[in-house]
Amino acid sequence: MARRWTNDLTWADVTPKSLYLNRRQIMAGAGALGAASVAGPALAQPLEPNTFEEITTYNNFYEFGYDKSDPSRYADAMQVEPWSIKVDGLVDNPGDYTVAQLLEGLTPEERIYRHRCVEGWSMVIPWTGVELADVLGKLGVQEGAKFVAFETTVQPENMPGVQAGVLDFPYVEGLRLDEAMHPLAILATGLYREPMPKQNGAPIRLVTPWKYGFKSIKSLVRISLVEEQPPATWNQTNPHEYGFYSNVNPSVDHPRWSQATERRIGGGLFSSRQDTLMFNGYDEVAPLYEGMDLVENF
Ligand SMILES: Nc1nc2c(c(=O)[nH]1)N[C@H]1C(S)=C(S)[C@@H](COP(=O)(O)O)O[C@H]1N2
Ligand SMILES: [Mo]
Repeated sequence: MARRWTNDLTWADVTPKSLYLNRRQIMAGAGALGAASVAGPALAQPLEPNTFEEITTYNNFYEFGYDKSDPSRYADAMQVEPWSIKVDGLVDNPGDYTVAQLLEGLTPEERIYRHRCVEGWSMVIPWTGVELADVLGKLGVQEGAKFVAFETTVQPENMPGVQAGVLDFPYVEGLRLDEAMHPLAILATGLYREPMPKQNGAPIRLVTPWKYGFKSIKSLVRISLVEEQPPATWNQTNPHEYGFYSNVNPSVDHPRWSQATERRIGGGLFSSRQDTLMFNGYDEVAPLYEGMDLVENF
């Protein structure tokens, strides 16, 4: 599999005017990392920038409640130190890992990704992270593993949404192994070149930009290599509305709303909705689904 990946978004797509100075400081300190961003093919619609403020105050993190403002209001109470990630199942190197141990030997890089929530809104977010494939490579995936299962921390005393039981926790998700190995799939540890804010899934979360946002599970405490398709929280909550694959697909509507267009957060008062792109514009994942009925496997 080709491991090189070219960013199709640059800082021009992300950085708002209000953060321009901040951006210049970032770029000055970033050296080759910043210079390495290469503009790719133009997207169907011009991209509106997303501010750090937008990215960190308009969130879905149901452990803290279902309002978009709940995570930024309550996530501060989440304990992220010490942090331990259990690795188990069909791996050569199972165990309990700190984030540093999990990432040892890997160099986090910047990935500026579109983010499309199943609810019909979107953002552009500059993540910092490592390819999930590189982490799995270190862990040593054994013969027979076909899926990767992920689990979020549960801290009832620190999480009002857990106390209220708004979903069946822990929040769990899963990927087919070949999806997990795709170079677009990352474990992110930061955004805007800062450590991951708690409301965005500190200290480490999955990001799969070609899938609806709910697949990008936050605040990971467990990664398991398994043989059978693992449970996924939204799929289990409402299998009629949320499939296991949940690839962004403008031609497969949610039973209660169209997925053909999306509202870019921060697009401004007069911004119109823009077309949603197949695989959220990440066509390079198409080979993963060759021969699959993407209506049936939504
Ligand atoms: N553990 C956990 N992970 C989660 C969620 C959640 O409620 N709990 N929400 C998902 C949804 S629906 C979206 S759109 C994204 C939002 O990520 P962001 O707040 O960093 O933009 O996180 C996903 N990961
Ligand atoms: Mo979402």
